[in-house]
Amino acid sequence: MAELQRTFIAVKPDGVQRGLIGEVISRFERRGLKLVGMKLLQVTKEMAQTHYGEHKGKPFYEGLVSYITSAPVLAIVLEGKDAVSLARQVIGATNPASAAPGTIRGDLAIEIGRNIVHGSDSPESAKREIAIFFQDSEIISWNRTAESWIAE
Ligand code: IDP
Ligand code: MG
Repeated sequence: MAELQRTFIAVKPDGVQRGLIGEVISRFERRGLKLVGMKLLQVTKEMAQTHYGEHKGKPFYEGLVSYITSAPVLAIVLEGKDAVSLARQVIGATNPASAAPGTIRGDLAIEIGRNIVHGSDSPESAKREIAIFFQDSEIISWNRTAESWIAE
């Protein structure tokens, strides 16, 4: 039985700079995931270090922190049945060079260091990441009238 989940998505600075915000949101929206939180923000170094804590010490870590803090990011919370893995599927493989066509990274990017979008990798990561970017009051529970046309 599919579990109702929330997942954290970010349109990274390259996606914002390239004017791909609408394109990215539209792909999740059309898939059937429900938008429950969204804001444009400048990520601080502290937020970036917390968010990417699991990668500390890796060769790309410093570059990753400076990339994610280099321009605004669009932070998004999506909700739906199995939202975490569904969103990862819409996003595609980490390295756009091997991401499947039809995915965001496979259609819109070519390099791992400029892969446009972030998506949580587990429900636990989602909870942790949502808490870095959003107050509880910024997440909106709302009743989507089209729901029964999207999920049984
Ligand atoms: P994910 O974003 O698909 O979950 P992770 O392995 O969690 O991938 O890596 C986080 C982010 O770090 C990637 O999306 C990418 O922006 C960056 N990254 C990962 N590996 C590399 C690398 O080898 N070179 C440059 N950047 C990398
Ligand atoms: Mg990850």
